[in-house]
Amino acid sequence: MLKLSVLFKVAFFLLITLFTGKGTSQTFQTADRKAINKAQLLAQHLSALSGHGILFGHQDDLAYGMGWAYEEGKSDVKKITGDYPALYGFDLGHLELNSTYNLDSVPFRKIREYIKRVYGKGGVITLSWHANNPFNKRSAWDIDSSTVASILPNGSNHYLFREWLHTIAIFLKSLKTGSGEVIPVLFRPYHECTGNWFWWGKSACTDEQFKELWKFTFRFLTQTEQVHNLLYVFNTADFSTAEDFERRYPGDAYVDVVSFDAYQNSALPDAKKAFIATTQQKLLLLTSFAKEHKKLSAIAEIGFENIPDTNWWTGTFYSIIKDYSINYILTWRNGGLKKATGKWQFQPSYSYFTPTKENASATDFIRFKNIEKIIFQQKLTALKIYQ
Ligand code: BMA
Repeated sequence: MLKLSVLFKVAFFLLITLFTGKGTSQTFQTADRKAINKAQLLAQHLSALSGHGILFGHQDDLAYGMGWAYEEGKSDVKKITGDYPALYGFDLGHLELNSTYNLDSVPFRKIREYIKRVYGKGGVITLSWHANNPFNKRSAWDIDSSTVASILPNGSNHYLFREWLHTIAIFLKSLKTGSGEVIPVLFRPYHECTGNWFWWGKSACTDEQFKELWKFTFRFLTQTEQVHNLLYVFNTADFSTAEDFERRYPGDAYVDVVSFDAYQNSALPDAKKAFIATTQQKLLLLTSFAKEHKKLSAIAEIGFENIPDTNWWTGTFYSIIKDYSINYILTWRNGGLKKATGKWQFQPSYSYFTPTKENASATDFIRFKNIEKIIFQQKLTALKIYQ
């Protein structure tokens, strides 16, 4: 058994080395023409892996999980599978307010430490940003149709928003190794942009306003702030046609990765069938778009809350993605913390997206992890994608 798995690892590594063509000149044109070498390498390696390997990711994996928070080396993914994810998501929400911890109470100081550790192991980092609403000063979900117009150039909140982006830029530039090397990041701002629930969403601003916001953000970060460690991830919620997917796409010059988010909401057989069919349809559109526009592609969030399906990982999830050349997928956070009686407290009733030991899909999650094409930390470390 052991020998066989070692053999698989070696075979996998050789296969990938062949396909990534180390030493040959792979080209992936990053949107930021001044992107640091490590960001270029990340993009090129992901691009070379297309069709051969899919990175598995988990949000807040090292920070907390079901029943624990901030315990050294702990990870719910590792607890079940014996390995860490290859991709780690964290959120920047409330950094714009100069808060020392994010909207889910994770200290930015800790996020920075985790990012250093992940990069040290050859892992990949992705950052989302549940920014507060800069117009009404309430949460990301508090929509107001005046918001985006107010932060674009000439809007009443434009200078406030520049300050917010400046704060984000300082943090992004501060992501460095001990020897001062800047760490590349897959940056996913203004996510689920075809949904109706965020202030940058479909019901809150026009497609043109959204594109302007994206382009302004890109130019501000790359030109004004000289942030050069980012690959830009465009992300939608549901869409049914190519036009629908593209309506808010700001253009090839501003994007490195195209992606969508997809969640299964019911275990009923018909709902499961529909989830498989619609997600595959979206993958078909996404991957054709990515190919045509020479972009990377991903399902930036996918999952089934509390995974009430014994074979979900291989039976539903892998069966959906296996024939599509996406580069990565990310599952959302497990559990969380909430301020109660003045203190941050763990909320055991919170939902989870990777299994606990007791969860029905735990064994299947291990089967999923062992699929050759699926990349967790150990395989990724062996690939040395930053070299
Ligand atoms: C959402 C939920 C929220 C959380 C936010 C940012 O999907 O998980 O509870 O605050 O993401 O992580």
